Amino acid sequence: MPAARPRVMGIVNVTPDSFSDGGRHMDPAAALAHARRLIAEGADILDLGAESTRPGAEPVAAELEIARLVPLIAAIRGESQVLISVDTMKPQVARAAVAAGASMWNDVTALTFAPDSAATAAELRCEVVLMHMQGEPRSMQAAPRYDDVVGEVRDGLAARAQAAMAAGVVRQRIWLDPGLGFGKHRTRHNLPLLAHLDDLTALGFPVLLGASRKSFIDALDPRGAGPHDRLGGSLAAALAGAAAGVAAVRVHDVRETVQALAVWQAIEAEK
Ligand code: HH2
Repeated sequence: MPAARPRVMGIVNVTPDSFSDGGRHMDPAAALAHARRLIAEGADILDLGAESTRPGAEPVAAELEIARLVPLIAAIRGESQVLISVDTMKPQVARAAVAAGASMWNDVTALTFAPDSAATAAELRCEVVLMHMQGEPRSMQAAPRYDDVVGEVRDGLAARAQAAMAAGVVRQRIWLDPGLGFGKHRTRHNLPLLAHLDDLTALGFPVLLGASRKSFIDALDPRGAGPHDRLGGSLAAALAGAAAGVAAVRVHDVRETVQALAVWQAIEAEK
């Protein structure tokens, strides 16, 4: 029985200022072309985001997010069965996205952004990703602080899962994500989280890992590495996630990740 491999969630940004895309997929036709390419490369899930969560990024109005996302979701839905996730903190955007055909709400605020977030997630009956973040996107990287980062992230996510269930979200639909880079020191916090992912998977929820092109890779590269030069480190982190049993990895480079996971899985099958 070969080891299960994580599903591959391909990132489609529909924002003008996402940190690693530089706005290349902002125009709707380009975003659809990018989505098609990721599907062809083997993405199991597409994560569509219309508001950058980059440190210091400006907020986007819900209407603008909806206007960017809904036509794209409808177009993808019209030609593919791929699972569609929407990366938004706003319940009204999640609602519009699910109505257009998304089936997963990826919320980097773990349903804390709006008072009706958790109730909306329950009502939409979609899968929900609860991501850990310390602080808020604008200021989260200023001075992240933990006494025990692994324990605090695990306990914080467990509490958010409880809150979601108390609001009516079904346990089977809840995913957890340690939120690498979201109020985390590049190495002092992200690395222990990567090393102890099994502490998170032990909670019994599927875990999503987003390490792709994040800046801890730059910090570990002896030569330094800009956002477009982090494929090797992104693959290394995805494989660490696979070994720890994460359910999905959120990545920019779908083809390379699918290949790396196939090799990992084939080696595991020989054990
Ligand atoms: N990382 C980013 C955005 N959304 N969602 C989850 N669940 N986990 C993550 O690690 C995560 C996320 C990164 O921020 P952004 O500025 O949007 O860059 P990109 O979309 O290019 O990764």
